[in-house]
Amino acid sequence: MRTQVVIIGGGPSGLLLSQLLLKSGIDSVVLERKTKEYVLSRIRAGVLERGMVNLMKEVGLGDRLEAEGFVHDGTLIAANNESFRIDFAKQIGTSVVVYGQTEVTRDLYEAREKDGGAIVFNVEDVVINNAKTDAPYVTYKVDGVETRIDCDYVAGCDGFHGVSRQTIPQDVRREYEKVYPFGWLGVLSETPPVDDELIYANSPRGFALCSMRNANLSRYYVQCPRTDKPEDWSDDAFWDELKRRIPDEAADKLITGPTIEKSIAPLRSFVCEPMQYGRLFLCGDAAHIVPPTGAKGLNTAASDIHYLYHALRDHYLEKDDAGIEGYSAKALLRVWKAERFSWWMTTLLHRFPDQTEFDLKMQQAEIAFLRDNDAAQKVMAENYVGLPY
Ligand code: RFL
Ligand code: PHB
Repeated sequence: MRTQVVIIGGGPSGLLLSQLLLKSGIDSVVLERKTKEYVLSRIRAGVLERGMVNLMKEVGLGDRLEAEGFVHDGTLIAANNESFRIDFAKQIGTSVVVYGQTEVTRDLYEAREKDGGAIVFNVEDVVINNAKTDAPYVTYKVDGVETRIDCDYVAGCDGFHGVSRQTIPQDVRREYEKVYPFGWLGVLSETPPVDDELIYANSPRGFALCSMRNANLSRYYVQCPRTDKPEDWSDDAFWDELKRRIPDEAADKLITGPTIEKSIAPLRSFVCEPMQYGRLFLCGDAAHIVPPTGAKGLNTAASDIHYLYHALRDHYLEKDDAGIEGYSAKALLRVWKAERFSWWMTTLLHRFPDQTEFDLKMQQAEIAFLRDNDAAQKVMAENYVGLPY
């Protein structure tokens, strides 16, 4: 078999790239380790930057997003039993859209199927060969039967635990990592969201986040020990803890109910440099991870895809390889800024086990500065809605 681009991973990064390439007449095959149902069952991101929304529109998927997504012009930051608002519209003249990653992925799968684009599910033993030569190829197995695909380029969109990053030899690859000493326990519940906007709360008991998917589907998170298991948390224990971490005014109006999903995510910052090895390009979580506090994971994956798509388009349609050669440097410049913002928001809002009295005072002073200073609010708004591509 032969194609122009083999895309490893059928998560949002891989699917988005495959659809953008298809619109430009560039052939690709997506290889996904799991089933479609499995990928769609992962509850993850909820907040889309304008850049991601525009990419969805570019592949013809703007309609449902526009009809069902919720435009958020601001967000609330809570501490000391009160909250203040960061007004994105006033500060930076743009907004974000609340539309779940599950819906993004569902839309992309539907489009891929409708357009007849190739996706192979349940692939095993994916191996990327000859990435440093002009003739790379990928082998994989389905039900024990091996297939070989020859290609021009390989896009490694296979998430943090994928094989693509490991293909870059260890003496070429440099990895930067910070593991936070806590996780997020997240629940989904068929209840109306506590507020029209997201609430990011710093509390003495740890961080909490009130988010949503739609008018009757809420997504809430509380900071918890890394070692906790979802089974350790009854619904009652979760609601009780959430109420104790958000301002009384919000806690009083919080509508609780049975949870329909409960999971724990560890928090990590991670970057692999370079994001390119010969004809292999890393995109999204395969190359970098952020703690979810700044809502940057999916959005940073989207900017990688934007750069790679344009690089491949210039190569095939304009015979211009500048984008291909500069992909890693260009993507990393934006990645590190998203890493910085996510680390900053995480540090501002969480309780750390080794935090001293002094550290706590610094956190409080920084929150007060953000509350009282217009320039600080502008910096936060600019980063939260997404830096330009
Ligand atoms: P994914 O989504 O992990 O998809 C990778 C796909 O590759 C497949 N795969 C393989 N396929 C073939 N062969 C192999 N060897 C393979 N190994 C793996 C996997 O099965 C999978 O289908 O990576 P991708 O596409 O780069 O997308 C990244 C995003 O999923 C991620 O950054 C976000 O979910 C992060 N994130 C958030 N991002 C935001 O922008 N805004 C948010 O509000 C936000 N909230 C979150 C989040 C992540 C969270 N968790 C659970 C980590 C909230 C949470 C709780
Ligand atoms: C979510 O709705 O899942 C969500 C929203 C904002 C974040 C992280 C997760 O920062």
